[in-house]
Amino acid sequence: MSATMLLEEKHLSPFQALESKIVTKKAEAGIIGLGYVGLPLAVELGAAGFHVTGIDTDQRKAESLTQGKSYVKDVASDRVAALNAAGLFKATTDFSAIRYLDTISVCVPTPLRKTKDPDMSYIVAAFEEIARYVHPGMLIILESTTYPGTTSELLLPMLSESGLKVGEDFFLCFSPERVDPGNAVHVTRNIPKVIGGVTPKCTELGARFYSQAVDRVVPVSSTGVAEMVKLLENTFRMINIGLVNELAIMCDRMGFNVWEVIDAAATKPFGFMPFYPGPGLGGHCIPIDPYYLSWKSRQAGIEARFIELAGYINGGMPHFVVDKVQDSLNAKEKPVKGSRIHVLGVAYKRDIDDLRESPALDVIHLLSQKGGMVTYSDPYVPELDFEDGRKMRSEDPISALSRSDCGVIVTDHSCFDYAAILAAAPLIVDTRNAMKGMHSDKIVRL
Ligand code: SAJ
Repeated sequence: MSATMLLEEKHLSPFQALESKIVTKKAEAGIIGLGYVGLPLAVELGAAGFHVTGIDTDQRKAESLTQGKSYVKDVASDRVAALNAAGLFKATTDFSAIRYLDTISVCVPTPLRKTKDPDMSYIVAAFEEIARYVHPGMLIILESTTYPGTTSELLLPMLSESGLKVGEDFFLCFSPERVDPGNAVHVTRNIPKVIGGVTPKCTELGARFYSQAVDRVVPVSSTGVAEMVKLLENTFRMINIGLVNELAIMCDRMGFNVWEVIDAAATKPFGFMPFYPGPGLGGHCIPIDPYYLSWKSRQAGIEARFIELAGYINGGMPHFVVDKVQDSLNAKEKPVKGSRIHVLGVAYKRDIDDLRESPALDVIHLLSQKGGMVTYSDPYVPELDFEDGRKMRSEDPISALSRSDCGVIVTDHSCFDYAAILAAAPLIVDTRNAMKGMHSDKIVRL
């Protein structure tokens, strides 16, 4: 019996029918995009008792999950296997599965083009598939970070072409993902979930759905507000990181220890939040999302100067680190050219394996350009493949440092033995204050 016939038979409106399915957990839930956002969400919905269909274009992902194997560090394989066994989760590459779904959460990438303009291709491709199968009583929620207006201006018309009416037949919301990869304390279930719908009924259904699987749902008045919330969160981080990076350059020039300054400022019990300088801004969100906001604000005739300036400062940090290495070697009458330089940590932040936008790649590139003989250690990243075909393999840090002229701590993984590193290295540039409290002439701090 089709969804429409069922509705007519019971004389339920699409809203009522879907609401009933949600509260009884009978709704067939779908996730498009099974990455570091989609897979944790799929597992939480499954754990809440929904039948979840995960859809991804990557056959390897679908096969791995079907075998009960997770490729996302924050999702244990045994959780996937248990949901498979209970018939609460299945993964596929077949988008026609959307036909049988009542809810769909879209968790696809939103990168930037080379021009720093939004790349909407992943979102559009997902919604083209949804538009083919959208039916009465369907809830669609976009989770991917994007510019304000995306849901209502770009995606709603795509779905309305079906002739179905938003807020009556189908329900459309935006709910920003807030995943912090590697964070074992704040996880999908306990991170408050903001959600805004195209209409109040959309918001109501979206909030009702997510409240089955997360501890706290925060409804807002529209999809645009929800889109702006996420951009504020990530732009806030990017700009404050830019501020402390600029402070690090000032302190370097004035002879202050920036880490001491920040730690002392952080004793202020109100009105201050510490951020820390580093080798640059990595990840798939913080260096990228603010440009979705600046792009949209330019359309509104407003120049987002803070974002542009912070981007410039953060983007300059790999050069600042390489200058520190060059100056430190120079002080030992060693040119970068021909020196053996060992990089410690290449992931974009500690204790994860993700390389996206990692500043370590820029540091390695710049040092190599100057003729440095660069090696690296990162237990989370066994090898590096560069676009020019070069390959590097992670080496044992202690033996590599003992043969090096200089070490550079770029990513401060917790598993590194910093005392042993200090003992082995003739010189160590520490861009993360990983050697806080350790004293030696060999340490050069950012
Ligand atoms: N970084 C600094 N100094 C800091 C904090 C971070 O240089 O004080 C660097 C990190 O080393 C990293 C980059 O910034 O290269 C991004 O770090 P991040 O801690 O913001 O981590 P992400 O991008 O993995 O996750 C962030 C989330 N993290 C936190 O809020 C702590 C959150 O902002 C978003 O939920 C997430 O991006 C997202 O998906 O938008």
